[in-house]
Amino acid sequence: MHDYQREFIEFSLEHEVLRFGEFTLKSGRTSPYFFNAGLFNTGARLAALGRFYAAAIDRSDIDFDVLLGPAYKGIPIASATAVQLFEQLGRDVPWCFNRKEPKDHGEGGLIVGSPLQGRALIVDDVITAGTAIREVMDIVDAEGAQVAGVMVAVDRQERGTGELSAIQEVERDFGVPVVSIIDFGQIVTYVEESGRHAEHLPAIRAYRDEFGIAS
Ligand code: OMP
Repeated sequence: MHDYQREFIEFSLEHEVLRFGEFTLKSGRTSPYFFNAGLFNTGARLAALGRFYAAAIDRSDIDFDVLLGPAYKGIPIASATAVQLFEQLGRDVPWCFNRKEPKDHGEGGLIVGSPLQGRALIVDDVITAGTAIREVMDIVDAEGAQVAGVMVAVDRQERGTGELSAIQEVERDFGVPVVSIIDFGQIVTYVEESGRHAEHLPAIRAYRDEFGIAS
């Protein structure tokens, strides 16, 4: 695990973006942890979040023309990331987001911001079963753009329909890289090594055995 990944876990724990307990997921699974990107809810937290994404994008070497933040949680992530790509790395990249409901007056259309053209890097919060991200793939396709890759904060490393993780299935089905700042395995390692929240380890390990991919 790199230093920035440990820092991201600690930063997320500090602001209770990452919490341990009992949570019901969109997929219906009961999870011993939850990552709530909506809690990066002050200027300083959002700036830090943008820096983590910008750093991870820089490391990933994914070549792209435009950042796309899917509604709703991807929108502040994409805007904060675009700001930090410029502030930290001097890269002024176009960014856009989609509306949930298309507008038929005013500027119209589904996409707000820069045109969704060329190779889009999708930035979103979390991939569990991959349902949300597949919907975004369809939006990019419908706009006539291509997906360059996907960047999320957390790869939960849960099985999709078979033995692969949902992220591995997305990579296979769409032929694009899906990268994350941290993954579930690193969260487990962090808890094991730091001893913090260690009371949740039995539930975390049981969850990994039931829904995780074989490592
Ligand atoms: P999938 O569509 O199953 O990949 O779930 C992704 C979505 O689940 C995210 O965009 C969130 O809305 C939500 N989610 C979290 O935000 N954090 C988690 O730790 C887990 C989930 C989830 O419900 O799986």
